[in-house]
Formats: sequence, structure tokens, C-alpha cells
Amino acid sequence: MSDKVRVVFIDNPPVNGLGAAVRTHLMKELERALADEEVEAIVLAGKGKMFSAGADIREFGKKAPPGTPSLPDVIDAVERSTKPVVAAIHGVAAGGGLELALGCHARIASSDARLGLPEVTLGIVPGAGGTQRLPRLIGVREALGLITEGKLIPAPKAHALGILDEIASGDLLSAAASRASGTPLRRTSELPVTDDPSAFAEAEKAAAKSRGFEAPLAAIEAVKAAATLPAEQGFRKEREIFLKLVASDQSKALRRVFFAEREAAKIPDVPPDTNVKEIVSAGVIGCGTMGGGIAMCFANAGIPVVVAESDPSALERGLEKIFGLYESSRSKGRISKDEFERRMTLLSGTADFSRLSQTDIVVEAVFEEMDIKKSVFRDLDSICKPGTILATNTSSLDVNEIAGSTSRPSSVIGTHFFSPANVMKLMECVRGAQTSKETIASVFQLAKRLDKVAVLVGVCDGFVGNRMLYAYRRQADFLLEDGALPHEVDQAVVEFGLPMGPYAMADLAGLDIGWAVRKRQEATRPKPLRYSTIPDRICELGRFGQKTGAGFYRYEKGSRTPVPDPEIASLIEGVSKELGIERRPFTRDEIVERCIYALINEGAKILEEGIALRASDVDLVWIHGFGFPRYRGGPMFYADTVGLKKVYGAVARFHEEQGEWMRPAPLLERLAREGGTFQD
Ligand code: T1G
Ligand code: NAD
Repeated sequence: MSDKVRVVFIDNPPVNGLGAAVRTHLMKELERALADEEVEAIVLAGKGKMFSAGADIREFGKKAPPGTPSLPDVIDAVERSTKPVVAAIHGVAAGGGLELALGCHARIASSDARLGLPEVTLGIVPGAGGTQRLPRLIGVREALGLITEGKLIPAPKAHALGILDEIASGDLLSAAASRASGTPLRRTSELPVTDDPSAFAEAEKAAAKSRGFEAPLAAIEAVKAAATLPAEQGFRKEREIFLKLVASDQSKALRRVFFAEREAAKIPDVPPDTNVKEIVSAGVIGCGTMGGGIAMCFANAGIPVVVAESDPSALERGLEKIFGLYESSRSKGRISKDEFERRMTLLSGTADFSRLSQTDIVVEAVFEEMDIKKSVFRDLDSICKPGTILATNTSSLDVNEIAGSTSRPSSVIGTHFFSPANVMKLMECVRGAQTSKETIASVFQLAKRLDKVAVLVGVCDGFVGNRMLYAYRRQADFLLEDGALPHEVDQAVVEFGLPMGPYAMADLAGLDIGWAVRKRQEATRPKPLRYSTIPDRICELGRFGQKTGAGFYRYEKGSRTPVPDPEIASLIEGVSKELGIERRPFTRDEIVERCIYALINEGAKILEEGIALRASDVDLVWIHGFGFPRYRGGPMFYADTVGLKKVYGAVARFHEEQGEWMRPAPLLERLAREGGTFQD
């Protein structure tokens, strides 16, 4: 490499975040290179695994030491440089990292690099020129797509779009250095940009679909400034929008979820160097609603999987469903023909359980009956080789009791997928009393390969997600008795941000599952406590939801659209009358308070019982398992945003009105009293 080219490195492991110290270093290095007559050109590169993941998110809201240049300052200095500056990108250039590269006079990358402006996923907009320089480089339409979706794209695509000037065939730094010598001082912010009203209209329409998220629409406004205002005003407008959003509750929530997703895999007593079992092949028992989806997760991740079923017709039905789902993905172009064939080759069905003997993990997804599960685990224990992890997908049964039916309880764990298993991101990993650290570490690593968000939970009825769902549903049922109707409750929580209300969701999942659970709990249900008979009465009418064409709602033939049913309204009013309850209307906020605060209170009980390790884990369960709005950070973070004093006050009031079910969790009471938060 010519010594006339100075390479300036960004060196801040693990992701070269552009924190205060890095910015100061870059500014100094740039000034030194400009002052050095020997130096004709500069290459900017990252040390370690990537170019840069952008601004250091942990520094947001914190004051930088006096005299620290802002990121826009550094990028402007690079762009104004009188010597060519070329960005040499490997690994990832994201957010401020890509903005820095856009300030350079040219960009070159290794072919496996990924680039993008994911700021909207953090509830902000690119704040260092990205919304102004990118449209100048690739046009408004492409820039809008990248900025409002916030996805990282592969280098070849970035090259095709014009973000990159070159893909390095050999050594990246040498290629960058030879490009640097003689690269013209092409300043992106001085390039013209053409307005494109139809692109803006389409982007606004698409952004409206990300219901509740503020950042995508704000990003469009910033790009519009680039297309309609003089450059200087456009940059100012972007900064204004950025500073407003970075201080917003939404961005605080989304940043917290970002770190929570990385924190969830850190189990205090399972050190990072715990031995991990490599999962080369897998088995699934039961090819029903869940078994089929779980098998697809393995095939999608490239892991050969055998699905075993006791009922041949169920196996045939299950495999047909899987084939149908893959076929529709292929015909919609979501997966290529090769990928379709690869997945179908990796997935096979059998009634011969001995084909599971050499697998590294078997996930059981048979009927939710303890005796059936224990007999299946006894069989697996004798069939499978030593070391095979035996996992159960039970929604609520005692994992310790299931483990107790084997000679290898340390290899037994709950892997609770959510329906549809090939879509929902969440996997509750249920730690039994004897589950080994190796089993836990192996399943967490597997979850990453299956592109799942794994959260460790303890053994209790319904674990974290369903246990909180029971409390949430109980409140909703009491609201029906007190005066509301199913569509009113659903509408209120959907407006709050959930994808679906409790009654449309129950009809989708099937009311018979909940009914079976309630019947099983009947013996232990604390009789003095309030219990709504409305769901049971609806099931007694043979109404199990969408699958029977009627549940809390009725459904036109072939339609999944819930239609409020007067028959259900009069059933509910009848129950209120029987109970002597004077029905009254409820506002949206009252409904949200009752339902969401019930979630929060149950979440607090789960935390104090140690069923979940941290509040952020509880939030991930509801964000990835039930679609709780990510921009609210999850129920526990939302509670902190509202203020625990207010939440506690309301729960205490509900306790007075309704009795034991809504007794405030001691943790909630204490934190409210001490002015603490669940995050503490
Ligand atoms: N700031 C601080 N920490 C970060 C970080 C960041 N930008 N990115 C990652 N980390 C931490 C992360 O918490 C984890 O920590 C470790 O690094 C490894 O991360 C002005 C204002 C780059 C694709 O949104 O998407 O620039 O858990 O496990 O799987 O417009 O990290 O080990 O303690 O995720 O290899 C915009 C965010 C910032 C990119 C790598 N940038 N990062 O994935 O590693 S806003 C982003 C990622 C901005 C400007 C604005 C991913 C990655 P720990 P990891 P990975
Ligand atoms: P399902 O009734 O759709 O499927 C169960 C399948 O297991 C059936 O095909 C049945 O033939 C098969 N089976 C039963 N006994 C068997 C045996 N001894 N050997 C092999 N196969 C056997 O049920 P599902 O909804 O897929 O639920 C399966 C498990 O997943 C349950 O424990 C349930 O609680 C849990 N779960 C369900 C959901 C959901 O939304 N449906 C979500 C999470 C977890």
C-alpha cells in the first residue's frame, strides 16, 4: 500500500460505536492527515469485525465531554477534506457508520458486508446527514425504502443502487488505498436531488401500516426536506427531527428493547463459555398445529428434522399443511425454488419413533395431557441416544413432572413456541429444577439459529406469557360482566397498540384449548374468588371460535373477520343480570387500564417469584409472543413510563372493587412507595 495513503481506523469494540472518544479521535486523525504533506489521500476503515454500527446508543441522552465534535461535525469535516477520503467497509456499516461513509468521497466494501440506516427501529431518524445525502446518491425512492424500513442490505445490492462505488475483489484495504489515490472530491451533499411526489405518497401509505410507530413518518418528512429545501436547510431540518425523536418515549422504549434482546441470552449462572451441544439433526413429536410449525423452524434453519406422529392420518394432514405453506411461500416469491426444495428435503415424517434415536434434540408437541406427555418422554428416554436433549412444547404443564418420567432430567427443558411456530419469534425456555446449564446454553444457541428470541422462564402454571395472559383475560371477562362487550374491549386494546384484542385472539386460537385448561384448573381454582362463567357458557354452546364459525364473534363462511353477535351480547347481559351487576359503559382508557395493569401486576408477581430473571425478559415475552407494541417497550417498561405510583394506585383500587385477583404485587407496592422502577 502506498505510504501516500493514510489509513485511519475506527477502533471501539465490539461494534465500533461512534462514541465521543471515537469522534474526537477521528477529527484529530483527519486534521493530522490533512496537515501531513506526505499524505495524498485517506482511507477510513474499522478495526475488528466491522466498519461501524453507528452512534453509540448507550451515550444517548448523556452529555459528551466539552469540545467533543458531534457526528455531523466529523462527517462535514471528512466531506470538506481537500484530500480524497475513501470508506473501506467490512462487516457492517449501519446508522451513523453509513452516514460517515456517505460523507466520504467514495465507498468500497467487501462482498459480504451489510449496509443500512436502521435508526427507525430505534424510534429515531438518521441524524448525521443520512436523510440528506442518501437521496442525493441513490434517488428519493430508493432512499425512502431503505430509511423507512431500516433494514440492512447486502453489499452487492448497495453497489447496484449506487451507495458503493466498488466491491473489493481482493484485500479491502489495498483496494481502498488504490481507489483513494486519484479519487475526485465528490461531495455527496452537493449532488442534486430530484423531488418525487409519487414516491413520497407511496412511502406515507406504507408507513401508515406500521401503526403507532412515529419514526417512519418523521423520516419521510426529513427526506422530503432534502428534496424540497436548499441543502443547508434540509440538514438543519433533519437534525431538528432527530433531536425531537431521540428524547421521545417511543425511542427510549425501542432502544431499551434493542438492549433487552441482547441481554436475554445472558443467564447469570450459565457463563458464556458453558459447553454447548451442537444440534446437527432434530426430531419433533406430534404434527398438529404446533408440531408442524416447529419442524418448519428447523428446516428453515437448514437442520434436518424428522416429525413423528402416532396417528398416520394426522401425519399426512400435518405434512400436507407444511407442504402447502412452503408452496405458497415459493409461489409468492418469498423463497426460491431451490430453497423450497432444500427445506422439503430436510423435513420428513414417520410413525416409526426409532428414527429419532440419533437426533440431538427432540421437541414434543403432543396433546396437552400430562399422562400422554409422560409416556412419550418415557419412550424417548429409551429410544434416544445419551445426550439427546428432550424438549417439551407444553403451554402450561409442570416440566419437572415431565422430566421426572425420564432417567435424564438434566437434558429435559421446556421450549415453548408460540402459534404459528414458524412465524412467532418468541421461545420461552422453561428451566426445570434439574435442567443442566449445558442444556440451557445449547437451546439458547439453537434459538439464535432458528431466528427466535429466547427467554429463560421458571416452572409455574402458564410460565410467563400465558400466566400473564390468564390475568389479562380474567380482567377482560370481568369487564364484560360489568358492562363492556367483546368488540369494545378488543377495539380499546387494539387502539392501545396490540395487534388483536383478547376475544378475536381467543377465537383464532380456539376456545376449546382455554376451556380444557379451565376444566383442569377447576379443582384447584380458589372458589371464593370472582370467576366469570361467560367463556364456559359460550363453549357449552359448541362455539369454539373461527374453527366452528362462531365464538365470541360470529364469522361469515370462509371469512376470518370477527362480526359482533347479538346472541353473545344477550348472553353476557344475562350473566350480569344473574349476578345483580348494574352494567355501565367503559371508556377506552378504563378498559386499557384494567387489562394492561392486570398484565403488569402479574408480571411483578412473576419477577418477585423469580420465574423471570428481569423485567426486560417479561417485556420480550409480550412483545414477541403476543405482539405487545414494541414502541411502548413491553408491559413492564410501559408501567415505568406511566409511573408506578399511578399503576399501583389503580391496581389497589381494582383490588378494593374486585377482591383478591387484583391484590397489588408486593414488588409493585414497594417500588411505587420508593419511587423506583421495574428497570432498576
Ligand atoms: N451502540 C451501542 N452498543 C451497540 C450498538 C450501538 N450502535 N450496536 C451494538 N451494540 C452492542 C450490543 O448491545 C452488544 O452488546 C454488542 O454491541 C454486540 O451487538 C446519528 C444516531 C451491528 C448488526 O441501529 O444492529 O447511528 O450485549 O449482539 O449480532 O444517525 O449490533 O455484547 O453487551 O447485536 O453481530 C444505528 C445497531 C445507531 C445498529 C451487529 N445503528 N446494532 O449484530 O452483535 S443510531 C444501529 C446492530 C445512529 C445516527 C444515529 C447489531 C449489528 P453486548 P450484537 P451482532
Ligand atoms: P394438536 O392437537 O393440534 O396436535 C397434537 C398432535 O399430537 C396430534 O396430531 C396428535 O395426533 C399427536 N399426538 C398425540 N399423542 C401422540 C403420541 N403419543 N405420539 C405422537 N403424536 C401424538 O395440538 P397443538 O395445538 O399442536 O398442541 C401441541 C402442544 O403444544 C400442546 O402441549 C399445547 O399445549 C402446546 N402449545 C399449543 C399452542 C397453540 O396455540 N395451539 C401454542 C403453544 C403451545
